Amino acid sequence: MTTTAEPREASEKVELWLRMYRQMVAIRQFEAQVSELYTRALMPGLAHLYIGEEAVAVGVCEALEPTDYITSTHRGHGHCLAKGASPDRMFAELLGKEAGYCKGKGGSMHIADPATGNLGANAIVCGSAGIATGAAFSARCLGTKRVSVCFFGEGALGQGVLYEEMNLAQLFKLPVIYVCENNLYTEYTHYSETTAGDILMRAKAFGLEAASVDGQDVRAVYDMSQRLVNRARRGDGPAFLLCDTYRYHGHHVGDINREYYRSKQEELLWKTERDPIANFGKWLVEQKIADKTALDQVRAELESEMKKAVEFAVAAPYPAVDEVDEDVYA
Ligand SMILES: Cc1ncc(C[n+]2csc(CCOP(=O)(O)OP(=O)(O)O)c2C)c(N)n1
Repeated sequence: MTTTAEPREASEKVELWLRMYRQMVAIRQFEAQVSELYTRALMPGLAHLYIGEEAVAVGVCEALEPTDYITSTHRGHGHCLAKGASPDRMFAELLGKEAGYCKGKGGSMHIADPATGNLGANAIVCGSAGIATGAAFSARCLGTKRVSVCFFGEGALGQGVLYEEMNLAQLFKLPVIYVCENNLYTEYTHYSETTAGDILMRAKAFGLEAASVDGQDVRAVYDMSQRLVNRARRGDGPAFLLCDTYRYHGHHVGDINREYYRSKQEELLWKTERDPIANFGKWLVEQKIADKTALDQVRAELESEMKKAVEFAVAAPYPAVDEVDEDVYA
């Protein structure tokens, strides 16, 4: 039997898929500009590009409400954008300008945007596990029904604080999801050389709901995240989501000669066969949800949007010299 709900549901799904495609392209185009800013020596310091991992941030953040929380990492631009940050203020932050999210004093690795629930990127590996768990604890005490997501790389699995937090989260049945982005390398070391045993078993040992997903498949990430977020919001407790993914570029923008720790063939394989944007685009075309011209148009629009955001940031003023010690804590 056909109900009126079905067509609406179908069109909502289509809207969701197109939004997720657009958001992944936005992140990739943003990061392409970051790389350009570094190469042109316009950006102080380094940045850790998220290119290749877009489906994780987008799939997870699409399953969240605007009022839900996230915490992020040194590789955090994708998380910030997926949660709703504006590219012009992010570029301004990267360039040390007053219009940036931290008035230019935080830079690439410390972007926080409480208005979109982003409690901050964090340069300390696993440094945000306590913040994300604390946010879930506050949501629980205040009865807000907010869920908290803690993004981290597999390098964080070597940090004891993660296990302290998972233990507390399970004891208190907190609404927090620990999202492990396993991009295979912790700086220049393959994770198999540093990580013993089964990753999911570590979370299961504390009683967390634990699942793994193909981190290059945005629909799979979204579906699994939605399930875990819904159960956390219902009060059924924390979860651990392991996403298998890959970073296309170096550990940071300056890491250009990578052959001593991973092969060109490996990089090529992920880029050509496992690319989250190309594969999702192909699927959208096959399903007749979009045609190639429309997808090319999305890419062109976002490229131009990001270039404008860079222009804004380049032209924006620096903070006043007499404010140099304001808003900093160390
Ligand atoms: C506590 C701590 N130890 C070491 C570092 C240096 N460091 C910065 S990034 C990084 C690797 C992180 O790898 P992973 O967590 O897998 O994230 P990815 O870079 O792969 O996204 C390390 C060791 C740090 N920032 N903090």
